[in-house]
Amino acid sequence: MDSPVEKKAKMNNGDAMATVPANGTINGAVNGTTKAVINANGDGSRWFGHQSLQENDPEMYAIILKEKERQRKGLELIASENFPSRAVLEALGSCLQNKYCEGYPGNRYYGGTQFFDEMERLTQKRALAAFGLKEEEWGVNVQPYSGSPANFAVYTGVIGPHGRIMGLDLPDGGHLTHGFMTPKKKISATSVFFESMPYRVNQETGLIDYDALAVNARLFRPQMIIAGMSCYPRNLDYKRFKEIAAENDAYLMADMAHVSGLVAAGVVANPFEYCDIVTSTTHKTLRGPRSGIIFYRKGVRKVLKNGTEVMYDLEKPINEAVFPGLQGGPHMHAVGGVGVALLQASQPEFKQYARDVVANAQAMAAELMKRGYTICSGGTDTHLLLLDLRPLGLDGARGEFVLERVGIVLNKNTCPGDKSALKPGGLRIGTPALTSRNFKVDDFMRVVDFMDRGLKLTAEANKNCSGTLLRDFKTYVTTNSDFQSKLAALETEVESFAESFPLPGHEVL
Ligand code: DSN
Repeated sequence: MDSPVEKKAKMNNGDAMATVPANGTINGAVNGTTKAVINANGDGSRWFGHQSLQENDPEMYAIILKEKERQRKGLELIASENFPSRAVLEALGSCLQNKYCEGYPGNRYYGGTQFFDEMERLTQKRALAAFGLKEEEWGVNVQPYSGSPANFAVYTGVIGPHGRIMGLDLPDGGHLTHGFMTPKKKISATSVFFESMPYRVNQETGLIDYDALAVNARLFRPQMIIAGMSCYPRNLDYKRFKEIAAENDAYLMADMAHVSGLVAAGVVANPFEYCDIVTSTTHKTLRGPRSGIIFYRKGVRKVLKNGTEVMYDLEKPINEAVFPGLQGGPHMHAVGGVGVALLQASQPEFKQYARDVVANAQAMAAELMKRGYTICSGGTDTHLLLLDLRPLGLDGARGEFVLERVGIVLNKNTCPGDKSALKPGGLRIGTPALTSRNFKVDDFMRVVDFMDRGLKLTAEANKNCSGTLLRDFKTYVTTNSDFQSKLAALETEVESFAESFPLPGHEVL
């Protein structure tokens, strides 16, 4: 072994120092600062180019490994998360990452983009194919960085500043970008830069109140209605949405982010039948990288009474709003990864995956109800269910806190009728991620059993803690040694069960 010849090299960030040995190994991180031992051949510009992450940055590598272990040993039930395939991750980590490509295929602001044009066109073609769309009727923009920028680009391009939008209220299952605001504050930029008015679910049934939407739309006269959700377990009635939009001469936009994989597989209602614009993220049920996509209609929008055809004019405004309006260089490694995911989503195996996602969610809902739990709207048509903890005298924050401690990861969520989003009454539970780990209905029954035991512990802690505040509850959970032993025992069972299922896509890191 070479004797270490050490030298100090100034790192790119201007202040972290790296210590350099002749053999090129990294000796590790010290006190949280980057102190990497690197090759001292005098070539400071290239030393880092060929080392693995483990060699080059053991501190970051160690954190990533810990996260991988958390994902492997845990039961991931966050409805918006998933595990993409290895092929998707390879595209994400490829040379596609290296290039600026501002503009669109055939019309870029940078040289050297010929293969990016080919790749982006392929992703666009696959996007239309995955959803059974004809090129003459639909166009697609695959450049949005994610779902929120995609939605903002649509509003910016199609209705412009202060345009009027109606979306499902956030506490009733809508998304922030559909215009959320409180009586005191405009929370989402959608409500700051556009005028938003919510529609809601019936507080008894948990189902969207389309009649109230129709009445309010007649008063508010929206220019766009958004059919989309972040936590609504039922199929959306796109036909009814379209009727209400048409009555007000409004565009109908679907935000199918949560269900796009299920739409591609044909297992939930199809927004393309009725909507003018459809946006989505690509990393939820679609199992792609974190990115966004916008579909827009082309051709005849409507025919006036005098027979005049009014054409859609969405392509140019939407494309220009994405770039140069809101974004700079597209993340082409993500665009490539989306193309890979879209090809996968067109395969029969993916359709089976999507059917399993829904069957698993329905089986979970049925089993939880059999065990006496309340499921909002009485079940699900999709990948998610909303467990109402209020009848047990509990809330989502307490449930989430205890379940996380035993390796069951989900999120607290408002239930219909909740007065405050700060103390939501329920838990949102989704099956896409564990279905990607090949969990079948029987495995989800084990998951329900673990959850049931975790929630019984939640009730126990709630009963025994010293006060009524969440803070009192958390103190009990994190300090009572008897209780901690019970949590640890359940966590061990959860981990050994979860570990028996491989984590797709992560064979390497
Ligand atoms: N944050 C996502 C969700 O969890 O539903 C939506 O963007």
